[in-house]
Amino acid sequence: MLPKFTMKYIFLIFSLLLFSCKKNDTDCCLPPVETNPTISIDALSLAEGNTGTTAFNFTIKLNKASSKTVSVKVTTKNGTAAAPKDFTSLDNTITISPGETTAKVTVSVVADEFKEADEDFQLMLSEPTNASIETAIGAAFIMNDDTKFEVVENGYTTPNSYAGMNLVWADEFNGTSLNAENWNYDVGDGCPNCGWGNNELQYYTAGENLYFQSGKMIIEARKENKNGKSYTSTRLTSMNKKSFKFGRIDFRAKIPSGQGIWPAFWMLGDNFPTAGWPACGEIDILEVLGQQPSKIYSTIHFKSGNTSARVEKSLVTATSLADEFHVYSMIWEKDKIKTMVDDKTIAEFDPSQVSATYPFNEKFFFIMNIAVGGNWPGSPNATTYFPQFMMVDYIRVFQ
Ligand SMILES: [Ca+2]
Ligand SMILES: [Ca+2]
Ligand SMILES: [Ca+2]
Repeated sequence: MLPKFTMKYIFLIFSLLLFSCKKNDTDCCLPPVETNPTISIDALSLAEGNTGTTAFNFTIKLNKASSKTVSVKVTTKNGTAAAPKDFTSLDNTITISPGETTAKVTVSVVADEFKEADEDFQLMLSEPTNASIETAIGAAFIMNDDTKFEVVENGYTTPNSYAGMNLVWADEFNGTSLNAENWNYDVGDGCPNCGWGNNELQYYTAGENLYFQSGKMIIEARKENKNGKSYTSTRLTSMNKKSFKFGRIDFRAKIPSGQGIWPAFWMLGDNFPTAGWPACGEIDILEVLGQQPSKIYSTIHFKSGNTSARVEKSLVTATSLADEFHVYSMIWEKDKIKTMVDDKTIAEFDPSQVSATYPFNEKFFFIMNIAVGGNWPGSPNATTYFPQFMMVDYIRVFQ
């Protein structure tokens, strides 16, 4: 047995060692404290696919393995793609077992064979257990992989004939290309002489933005850079080819919509090349600002003194005009113009509204286009999808 004082010393030294260790160096005698891993998710970009569904496989990653089970809530959030039309929504809690560092989450994307804009949605991470979130949002991009247009046969239609009138000209757009006997491409942006345009953002091409399918002519407005412009589109005129004075004109089309999208079907006087605008007169049968897709404008423009003047009228419809096909018409007589949508009056004009020479008793030619941006509609924004389409079924002139 050790002497009592020796025991006392040993106890004192041991106590001192233990105390100093606790105070200064936790590693030497306590188990290490495990910090939670962080969770992240990657963005994903895949082609839409053409039949059934396409699996969008997201990988959820931990920055390191954990000795505990990690869980996190995973939900989908609509972007320009929306559930259930474009993908099957998800609201799950997924777990990652101890020692594992990844988990797969699959979102089923609805495939089809029709051309549309690239679309996006998000996979959101929330409510983590035994982990913290480093990246909460996984962006998913559904890339268009189609060339065929979805033409839905719906909406108003008008007859091939009217009592007391003859069909004097029509373009049914049922072929596979533009009929050059009827139409010219207006190419460019109206400059260098800037004879047309309203600070618009599109460059009009000579056929690259025009398609024929299912008995329709389709003008496509795209977001793409060309010759200093950020968008491309098509503008057609029948100048020096087809012009008319009086009668009934029927234009059947499905128009596009969205902030900054400006579809139009309109006419200018045949003397435009010599008299210039606005002396030649302008009749806008249909103009829509894409951000107000249930409001149709019909307007006449003319020269008053040394300046331009206009009479602008409009009609608000119950539903978006972009939802289906409509027939935009003009009934045109001497000293009288009436525009209509689906045979309902939009506007009526006569010489009493024109504080100058009334230029509308002459021959006029057609123009149709989708403009993008410009003074009137303003620019497209994040809510505007591209490409945008105007589908034209027919133009018929009865006299
Ligand atoms: Ca597809
Ligand atoms: Ca598609
Ligand atoms: Ca047609």
